[in-house]
Amino acid sequence: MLAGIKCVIFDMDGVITETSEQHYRAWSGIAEKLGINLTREINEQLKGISRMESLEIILRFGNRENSYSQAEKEQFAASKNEKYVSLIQEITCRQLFDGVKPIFQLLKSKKIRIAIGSASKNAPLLVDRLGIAEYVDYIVDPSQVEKGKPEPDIFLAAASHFGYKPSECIGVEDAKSGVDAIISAGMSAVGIGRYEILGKAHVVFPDMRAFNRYLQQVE
Ligand code: B16
Ligand code: MG
Repeated sequence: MLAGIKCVIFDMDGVITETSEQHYRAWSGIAEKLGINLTREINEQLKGISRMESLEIILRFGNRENSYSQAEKEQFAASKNEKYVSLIQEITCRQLFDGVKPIFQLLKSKKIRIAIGSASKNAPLLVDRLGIAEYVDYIVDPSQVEKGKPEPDIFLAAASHFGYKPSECIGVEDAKSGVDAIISAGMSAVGIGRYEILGKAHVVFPDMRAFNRYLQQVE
């Protein structure tokens, strides 16, 4: 799997760790103030989706899409982020998914670069909290790319940072929008989660532990 590969680009949420509960709690607080009851089903749809797009989805769900000015929406997003950042302060290396560290060590031993391609502007903070900064060569800044997932921009930004071709990179994702982004970037896609959702990926593992087991056997 790693022959000819120069970089593996990992999504953050759902691949390295899980913060969807913290996103849910932070968005629920905002939604409640606007009279919207945010369900877990809607929260599922927010995975891999940028902060402002997530807000639009929530407002549409609550039939409030035309009720607020841009300035108000930015204020809602800022309050959500303030709450989210306070919630993730409690994250430590214990929340790193099983399998991640041995995968990183294997990639390092093969001189393959490790990048984070997350929609989250908080990815640098999470990398720090999870204690993996020493392994990570590059974190894409999602505010510097034109379009979020499912467009390929985030993954292409990581490849072009190193000057690598897309065919020399693998992307690892837990969200359908993320797998679509990797495939339209022309990279090999590894899905982490359910085959029914991520079936478009070149290979799907139920979790990072299984992906690690596979890599340790074949590489
Ligand atoms: P922030 P990923 C995504 O992370 C989350 O899945 C998504 O729920 C969130 O809205 C997005 O990051 C933006 O996060 O508000 O911290 O910038 O899965 O792409 O790592
Ligand atoms: Mg994700």
